Amino acid sequence: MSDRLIVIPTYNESENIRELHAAIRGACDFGILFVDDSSPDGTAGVVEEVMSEDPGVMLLRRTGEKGLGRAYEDGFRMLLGMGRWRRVFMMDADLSHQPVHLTALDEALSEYDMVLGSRYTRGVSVLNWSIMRLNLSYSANAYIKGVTGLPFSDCTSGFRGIRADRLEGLLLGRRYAGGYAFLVEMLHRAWRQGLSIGEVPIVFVEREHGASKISSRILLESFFTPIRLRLGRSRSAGTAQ
Ligand SMILES: Nc1nc2c(ncn2[C@@H]2O[C@H](COP(=O)(O)OP(=O)(O)OP(=O)(O)O)[C@@H](O)[C@H]2O)c(=O)[nH]1
Ligand SMILES: [Mg+2]
Repeated sequence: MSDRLIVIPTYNESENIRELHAAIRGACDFGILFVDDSSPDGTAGVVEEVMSEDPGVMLLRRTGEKGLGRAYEDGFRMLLGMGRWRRVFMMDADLSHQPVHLTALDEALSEYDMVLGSRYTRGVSVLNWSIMRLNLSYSANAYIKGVTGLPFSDCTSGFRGIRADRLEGLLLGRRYAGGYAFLVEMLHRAWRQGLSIGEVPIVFVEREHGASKISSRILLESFFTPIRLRLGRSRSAGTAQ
């Protein structure tokens, strides 16, 4: 049985679960943990159907405060508690992150503690994005790098791999941002802790089914998080977001 686990946060992704699962199984035999925030569209039900056919699939159902960062935190705590996973991968459920790249991320983890699936290492490798969407992502990266000093080309990438023994150290102590800014904060913490971090080129494909969950609240958090990181402050455990 594989000692690699893919953690996939989901919110209203019922239309994507089966296709994603098939694509992952076409690429690797890694375990899969879906972390669902009680999606109203019945995502968890579809995951349960897939689980009945594939024992390598698990589901963590979250209730209460939703958010990408919260979902990842809970998923990480669950997998660390299981004690059997050596490498952990993070990816979106909307097929923007293509499972075919998992092998390259896994290979790079033999060299690095953490790897980023990067859209911007070889120019720009993004399919079907509007110029506006590309501009937003590209400018966000320039802003994050400028403010925090992070030396990576794609700091907001949610397609990543990390060695499980390193993950434990990243979760200790303080709380992360609740939304997408979690990704930047996690990377910043890893970098500050001196983890070796590599980037692997990926091709990112815009979602075909379902809707993006990026809201103005999430954008606001993404604006303030780099400043907070630069100032060296991080919210204390238990502080409301
Ligand atoms: N559990 C959980 N998952 C979430 C939440 N918000 C987003 N997600 C998932 O996080 C992943 C990324 O979300 P997307 O809406 O695709 O965001 P994005 O890829 O940055 O933006 P787009 O390019 O517009 O799709 C998807 O798998 C979502 O279902 C949340 O609050 N809770
Ligand atoms: Mg997406």
